[in-house]
Amino acid sequence: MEDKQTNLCLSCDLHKAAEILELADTIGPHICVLKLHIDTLIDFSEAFVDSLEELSKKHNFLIFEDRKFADIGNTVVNQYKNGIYKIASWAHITNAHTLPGEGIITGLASVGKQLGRGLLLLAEMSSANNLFSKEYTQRTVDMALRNSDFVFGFIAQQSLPKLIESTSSASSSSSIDSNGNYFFSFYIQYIYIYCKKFILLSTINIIYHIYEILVDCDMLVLTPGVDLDIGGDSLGQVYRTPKLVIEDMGCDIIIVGRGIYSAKSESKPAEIALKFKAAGWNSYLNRIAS
Ligand code: 6AU
Repeated sequence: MEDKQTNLCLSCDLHKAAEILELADTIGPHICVLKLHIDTLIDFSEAFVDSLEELSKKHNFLIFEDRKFADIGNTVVNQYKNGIYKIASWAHITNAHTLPGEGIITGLASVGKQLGRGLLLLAEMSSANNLFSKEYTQRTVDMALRNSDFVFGFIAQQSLPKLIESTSSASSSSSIDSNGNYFFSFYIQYIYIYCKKFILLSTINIIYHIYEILVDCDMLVLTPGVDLDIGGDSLGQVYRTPKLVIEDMGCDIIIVGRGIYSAKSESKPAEIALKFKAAGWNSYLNRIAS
């Protein structure tokens, strides 16, 4: 990122190998990461992977397979290592949901660590009305910090300190009790949070986490749902601007797909990528200067 002065990740969600390689070669000089959904290719081959690896070296970007693993440890080991795609053999980065519990990280790490790979955890999503709760996000952050020898960051909508702060009041109990009595449970939860705040437990929690981050590890936040204007698509994707994401919310990398390769304007993808690159990097410089 520093070398190329870019915090732009291209989400290359095209379906033909030749189109992906052409776009990767054109936009490669302006990005730090190229993200794929390998299972959406109609003509996957090992030759495609070889060419992509060559472009990754030529333009100095990392390859991120957006696999969003979400199964038990034993299954993800095979999905990551084997099958047609053999993701671990070429993807520097992949990502996973934490829904199945920490075994998913242990399983992926057993394959990826020895290959020098890294994992991102989905702590938040960009889509409207998603089911990520504060507690889920908080527990995902905890899992990441506990596994910082393999997990190096998050897919999220805000920086790690903001994630910790915004979820510090999350209670481990659900808002709906076993009888479906939402309000009673909510009331108990409210008192619990109040008491917790009163005895400064949440503050201690935050300080402990910040200590862990400063001393132990540093996590990157890669953020999808980015376009030059605020908006969305017809299927619930929500777009925010590079300034909002990088400067205001403290994220590190903008992930941009259709904003670059299916732009409505007359401009070529490379010209639009340069606009995103400048917007993302300037927002980062503004943040660290303030
Ligand atoms: O810029 P877009 O909307 O064309 O593409 C956004 C890309 C897609 C999504 O699968 C992915 O980012 N994504 C993710 C990732 C990267 O995990 C998470 C999320 O919350 N939202 C999202 O759009 O390839």
